[in-house]
Amino acid sequence: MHTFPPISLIGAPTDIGAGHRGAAMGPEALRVAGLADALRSRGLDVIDRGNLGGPANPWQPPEQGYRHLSEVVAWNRAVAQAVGAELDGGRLPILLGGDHCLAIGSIGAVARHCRERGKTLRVLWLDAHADFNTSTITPSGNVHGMPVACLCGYGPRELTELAGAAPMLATDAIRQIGIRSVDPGEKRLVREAGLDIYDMRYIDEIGMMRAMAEALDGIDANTHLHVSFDVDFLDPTIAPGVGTTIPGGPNYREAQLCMEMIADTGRIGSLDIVELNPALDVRNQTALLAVDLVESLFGKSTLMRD
Ligand code: HAR
Ligand code: MN
Ligand code: MN
Ligand code: MN
Repeated sequence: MHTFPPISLIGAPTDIGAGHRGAAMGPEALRVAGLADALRSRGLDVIDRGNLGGPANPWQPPEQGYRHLSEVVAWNRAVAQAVGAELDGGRLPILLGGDHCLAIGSIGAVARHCRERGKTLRVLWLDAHADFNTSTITPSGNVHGMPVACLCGYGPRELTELAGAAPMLATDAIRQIGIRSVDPGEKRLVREAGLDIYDMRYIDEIGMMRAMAEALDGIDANTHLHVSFDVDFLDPTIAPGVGTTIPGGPNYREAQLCMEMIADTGRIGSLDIVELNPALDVRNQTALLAVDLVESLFGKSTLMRD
């Protein structure tokens, strides 16, 4: 059994970067689904820090390729500050989104922490989308389609330098899993940047087990593993409560195996749970599934395996 640091839940109730309203209700839906007690039943020490505050969603069209850029910056500053404080205190932050634009602040703070402590950062980006758009290639202006690009130095300075000099994150520190929706301009940019993408075709061909073994290769005792779990990673038949469903995602068993293999590394140091949209869910089933998977991410398994 691996031991994990004490956990802090941080709610960021906003849909400021999304194309649908409703992800702002994500933190409460995860609480109602029993996230804290599920982790406590794994023997973990869990504190719920409550919710961060930030600007309301003005629901405006894009300006110069971005929707709500100043509000996105404000929310991400709050997230980076809160996540950084938990890491400094030796705790494991779990960001309850909120839409995926918040990963800029969350991972920005994690990357800074790793630089300061001489840790090697590995980011696992579980998502249907590559989230590698910029203001000139985005089809929507929604910043939740841009966080990986911003972290890698492609984007407006307010975001690319949110938690240190750009790029806050090296592309070779990221592995993207479950990808099946990449926009035309985004496709060119991920290629140019050399992102390591385990798309659904690759997972179909070699299976989740081998794909995850490759994505986790090279992790050692000095690695800080950050998991950015966009709930739309999951197949929409099991996870309808997200704003941008894309068919053909991992099924229940594949998702469990993915989480279990991450747990086996024992190196998880921070987590985002994002894009959950209770307004589109049915009886909170997507939040309940996310909690079930997060239990596996923290070592729950049917049998004792060590
Ligand atoms: N690629 C599309 C865009 O940029 C949709 C992005 C949707 N993003 C998320 N997060 N749901 O992964 O608008
Ligand atoms: Mn995403
Ligand atoms: Mn997504
Ligand atoms: Mn489980």
